Amino acid sequence: MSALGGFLPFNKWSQESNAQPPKGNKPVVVSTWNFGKEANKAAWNILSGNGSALDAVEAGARVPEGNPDIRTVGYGGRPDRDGFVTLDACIMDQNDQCGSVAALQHIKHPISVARKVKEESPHVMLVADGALDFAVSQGFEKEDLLTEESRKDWEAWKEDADYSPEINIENHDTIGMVAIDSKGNLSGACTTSGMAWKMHGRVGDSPLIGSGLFVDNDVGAAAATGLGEEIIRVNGSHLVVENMRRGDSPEMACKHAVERIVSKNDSVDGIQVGFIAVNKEGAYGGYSIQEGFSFAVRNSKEDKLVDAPHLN
Ligand code: SD4
Repeated sequence: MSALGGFLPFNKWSQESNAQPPKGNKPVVVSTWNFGKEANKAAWNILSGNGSALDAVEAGARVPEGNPDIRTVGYGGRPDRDGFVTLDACIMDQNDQCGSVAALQHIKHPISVARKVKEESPHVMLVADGALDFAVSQGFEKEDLLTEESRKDWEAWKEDADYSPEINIENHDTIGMVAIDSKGNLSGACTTSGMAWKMHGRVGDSPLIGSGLFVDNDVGAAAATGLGEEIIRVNGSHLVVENMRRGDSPEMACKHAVERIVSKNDSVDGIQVGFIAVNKEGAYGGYSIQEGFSFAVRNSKEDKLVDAPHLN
């Protein structure tokens, strides 16, 4: 039985969402965790010059991907249990066009490969060796992404080889980023090295359109972070966007998606999931299961980190 006693009725959602209609401010970029602030800076450089939300989220996502000190995304990300750094990423634009890569090795910027999949292939998603072959054919450099720090962590992990995903890792994890530009167009990006010590071949929510990220240019955009298996089960980011379509503010849309996950579990002890969302007016919000999730916001008035409201 759900901790919440079942789903909230639709009219309850509407009442809650209509209580205080959110005011928006365009353009805006919102991204997950504390490293989102630095990433937002790169995105804002583009948005503030009337650039596109699509270019902004790609530029933003590349910031933590390229930073070896960030151990949860891109270069320097912690490996799987067999010592392979395998990366997941996706991107989606205002025309419902999307591209995605999963279990990609040796490429520092999977978000840019995902964009190439969107723009230079007839497909939406490429995985593993096929994604790598495609990346190389597009001119991406093949590199060793396992840093000395990550290799040492892996050696230490192997001593007990216990897989118990940590929550709120160093207050950064997957970067999900959603933005609306000065023309009112929405886009989003999501990129991660996934859960540390995952099984080789495991793919999380982050490269799955609808789970880690979803954009509908009529409504809004949402992205997710946390335990991917839980996010996939409810198609989390799509759920957030559909909640907004039915009248929820961005924050309430995220809260209701979090409640859906909680309702599917007897216990959410040790399970963290956080969502962020922005709507067509440029209003934004976020919500998580547990305390400790934060998101970064940048618009013409604000450049800040927000401690997300949470259920537990
Ligand atoms: C995953 N959602 O691979 C990602 C990783 C993450 O907290 O955000 N972990 O499941």
